[in-house]
Amino acid sequence: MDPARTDGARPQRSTTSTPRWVGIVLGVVVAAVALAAGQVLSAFAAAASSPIVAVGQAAIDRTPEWLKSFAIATFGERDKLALVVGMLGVLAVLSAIVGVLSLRRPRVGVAALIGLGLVGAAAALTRPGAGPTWALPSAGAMAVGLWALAVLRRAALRAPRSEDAGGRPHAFDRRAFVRGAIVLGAAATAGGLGGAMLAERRTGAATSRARVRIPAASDPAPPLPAGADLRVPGLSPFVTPNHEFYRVDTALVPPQVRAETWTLELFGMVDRPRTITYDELLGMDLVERDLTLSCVSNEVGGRYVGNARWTGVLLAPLLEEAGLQAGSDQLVSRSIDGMTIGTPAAVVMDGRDAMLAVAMNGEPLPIEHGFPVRMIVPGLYGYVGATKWIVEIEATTFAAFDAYWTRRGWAEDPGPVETMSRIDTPRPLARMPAGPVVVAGVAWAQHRGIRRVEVRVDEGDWQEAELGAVPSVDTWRQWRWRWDATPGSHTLVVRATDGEGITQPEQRTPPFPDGATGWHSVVVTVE
Ligand SMILES: Nc1nc2c(c(=O)[nH]1)N[C@H]1C(S)=C(S)[C@@H](COP(=O)(O)O)O[C@H]1N2
Ligand SMILES: [Mo]
Repeated sequence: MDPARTDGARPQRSTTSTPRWVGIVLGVVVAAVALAAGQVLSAFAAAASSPIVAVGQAAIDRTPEWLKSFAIATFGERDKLALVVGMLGVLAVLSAIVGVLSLRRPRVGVAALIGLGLVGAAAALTRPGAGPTWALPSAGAMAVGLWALAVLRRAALRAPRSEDAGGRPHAFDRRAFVRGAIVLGAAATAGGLGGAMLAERRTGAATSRARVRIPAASDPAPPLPAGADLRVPGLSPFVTPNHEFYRVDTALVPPQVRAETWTLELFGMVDRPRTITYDELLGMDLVERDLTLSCVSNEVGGRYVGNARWTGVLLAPLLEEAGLQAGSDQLVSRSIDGMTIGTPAAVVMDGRDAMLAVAMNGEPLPIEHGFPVRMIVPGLYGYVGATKWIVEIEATTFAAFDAYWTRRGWAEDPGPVETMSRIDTPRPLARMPAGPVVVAGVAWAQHRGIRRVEVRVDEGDWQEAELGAVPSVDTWRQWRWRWDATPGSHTLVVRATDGEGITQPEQRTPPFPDGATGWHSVVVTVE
């Protein structure tokens, strides 16, 4: 009946009756083993050199703006996780197909692995800061993948030495194959996870960050004024804890920069270009300021805003000392991962506390927020003033250089941040009993300050909210208003007026290309 039923005869090869699932498992396991090997080897080059990370990062850089906006809108801060999961899904399907085909034609699998190695190596070698060793993880992934392919293919095509316990006929040595697939699959999972952790440890900045001691600021921030935090349940705290601070950047894994080897190059249209080390920076006069940072992609009511106490070196005196030339109207800062951010020089030099920050809420900058040094410019959106992992500042002109986001259609010089206000509590669609309800939230118009916040219920009159205290015009401001809620469905609307007396416009505009406008509202049900 079955040609492979050999009963004591010598193993014989059979491809005709190997079921398709064997090919699928083979393909997926081989791909997993290859990628895991790449992860492990990246520990000896850089976390960003693993084929998955390098290809994912290259994909992010080539993603058109509309797709990026869609991803941010759909997945929020999990946009990168979504990318990785999507990539792995596509890869799993492709490997399954390749696996099925390579049962009969091994060359298909070999070609796919060589392709994987070449694409991975090309992606890794073209990352900013890449060295020749960055090709190693992809090359290793390919080699280990070829080995796994040979091993599993052999098991898949070998006839059983004897029939299995049930006496059912098998066209191939199912046990040997399944055993091999499980062993390799487990090794791949362990290696992939362990490799990622090892890469993080070996090439990571965490040890460097743990060693850093930030000296006391010579110009410290006074304690927060009483009443800055109104302490309403559900209201964003005045100081956003570091782990809750929003994160927006294009890095698939946060760049790992060590303070010991970090330098900042200051050059371009300056009379005295200079290189600054981390120790030199810490030796300068440090100021400490409460500053609110917001993202231009924040929608009305969105969470891409946070307030922290930053410690750093003021940029204006540094640039003056370097002899910033009058003709330079744009400061282009570059991060280690190749991000470029263009900041209007006039804004940095106008006396505000634009700084090179080294600490956030009393800790060295968290790695995701730019360790060891980032820029912050009060009053500007992050994409034109808050370069993380900064390594260069070039004084130049807007005419001479278009920065990263500008090339993608965002405004080159969007001007100051739009005035914004947000209702934090009650939450949208909340249900509550009739009676007194505290409506509360935050409002921000960095560097102009918030003068007034008003709340309206349905089409009623605007009611002035009580404002929290603030240390300066550079932070957001909490507000609260006591509402006597009556039964029914109600719409609560908020609007703020900035320190210049200008009230937020009602008209909603989307974030692209220079920041959203419009009033935030929530609908609630009172029972
Ligand atoms: N190197 C680098 N710096 C960057 C970005 C980036 O993608 N790469 N994104 C900018 C944007 S758009 C914003 S809003 C802020 C966000 O800073 P955070 O992640 O610390 O909140 O960082 C800015 N600095
Ligand atoms: Mo942003």
